[in-house]
Amino acid sequence: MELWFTERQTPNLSIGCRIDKTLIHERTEYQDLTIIDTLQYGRMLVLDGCVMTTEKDEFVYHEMISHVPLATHPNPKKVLVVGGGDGGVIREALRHPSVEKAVLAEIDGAVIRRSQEFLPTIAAGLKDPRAVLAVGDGVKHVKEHRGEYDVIVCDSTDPIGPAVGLFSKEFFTDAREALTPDGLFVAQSESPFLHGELIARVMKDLAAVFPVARLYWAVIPTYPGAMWTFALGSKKHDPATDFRRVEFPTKYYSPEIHRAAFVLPPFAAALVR
Ligand code: SPD
Repeated sequence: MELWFTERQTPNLSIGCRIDKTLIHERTEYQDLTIIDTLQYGRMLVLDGCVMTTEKDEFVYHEMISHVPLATHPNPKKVLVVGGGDGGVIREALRHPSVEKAVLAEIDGAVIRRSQEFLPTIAAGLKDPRAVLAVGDGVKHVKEHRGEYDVIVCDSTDPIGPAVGLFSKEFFTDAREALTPDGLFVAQSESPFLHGELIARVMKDLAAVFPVARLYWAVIPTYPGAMWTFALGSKKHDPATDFRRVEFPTKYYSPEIHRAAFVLPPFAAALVR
């Protein structure tokens, strides 16, 4: 018998993956957590029925959400990741030799534990002595840490339920206050094919809060719409033009990709005006 996982991405659109094996399916304190082996995309983490990451395409998302802000900051030492319990952003952030401390503010400790258990290649960085696990509310963490972080990465779930606050102007304002004078904030911001209104609102709010606000994109095959965006607010440096070359090997990110990621097709550019 064939078993299939289906994510209902919109009321009219689904993605389906054939399952080889179900490793865990449980209710945590916050959400439904499932980890499956799929035949096409390898091991996959699913939260509340939505694909969060897969072994085959995680590198695109984790490299792009991390290296664009970290290569823009001239000397990033302290990094905060809000959400991101699978550890993929922490793994990438810690590849920057200047980073002395990377704090993970993830509300659901079960996501961290299960990722360490079943997704060891993604969660690898969580064992690094520079990684600090702060299980708790990321919104509260940001409010309580003023002027502390060089880079804040918001690696949230989709903007429904508990993650809604992470897409608000109030959160962006708190993030700005939690940053050092030349700090950068980046948030995953969904697909222009399916979430144009959200992107337009997020970019308008970011532009009201930060002197520099930019949208960039990458292709993530397992995410709804596949063309995925990242909304970045910067206190000083323009990530589109003002960045360093990273000195370690990457699979998707490169200086050319960094530059190209800010080139938006007109239908997406229209969302940021
Ligand atoms: N629709 C999926 C959006 C998921 C964004 N966060 C993914 C977490 C990977 N570290």
